[in-house]
Amino acid sequence: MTRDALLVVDIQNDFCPGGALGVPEGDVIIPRINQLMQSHTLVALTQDWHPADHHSFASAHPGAQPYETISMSYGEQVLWPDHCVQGTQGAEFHPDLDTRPAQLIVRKGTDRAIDSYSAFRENDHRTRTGLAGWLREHEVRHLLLCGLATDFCVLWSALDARAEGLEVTVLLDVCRGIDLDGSVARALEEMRQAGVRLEESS
Ligand code: VGL
Ligand code: ZN
Repeated sequence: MTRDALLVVDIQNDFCPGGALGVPEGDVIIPRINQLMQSHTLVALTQDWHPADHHSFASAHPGAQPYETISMSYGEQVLWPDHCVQGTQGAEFHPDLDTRPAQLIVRKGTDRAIDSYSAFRENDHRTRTGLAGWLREHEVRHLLLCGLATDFCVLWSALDARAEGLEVTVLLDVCRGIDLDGSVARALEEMRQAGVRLEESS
């Protein structure tokens, strides 16, 4: 039997409208996500969780502007507005998200020098969060993904889940994207190429 788990990515105040890195309609998906959590026995949440001087913040690079891309030791990095700083209101889960059904919360992006879009590995593609081991111990074969943002944390998590040998389904109606210069369309194509199933949650 294939065992499913649901991974809910970064439903935090800063990624919702009005937040520091607000994703358009980021909050409209929350009621449906709450329903989905009720129908899965294994649920994990991710929480973007940066120190205040994180290197993915434009503010850490004198003269740089948010949404510019720079080169870091591990590759290209988009510079973001300060967001999801540990312990701040912006880093909290959105108040409408019912976090009670979740067994695991994976915090990521805690190393000031490395960003971490994926729930599995930091952006150096090496440092692991422990999520793959947790899924293996629960004998999960199929991971369902929803949340924010389609073109960054959902994308990278889905690709890494495939690399871990999991079957992966991204539930598109319960995701929303940032969309920098067509990055949502590129993300969908990359996921398709990697064998990620793109479906609706109904
Ligand atoms: C995310 C940009 C920076 C995301 C996190 O959750 O997609 N995007 N940090
Ligand atoms: Zn971040």
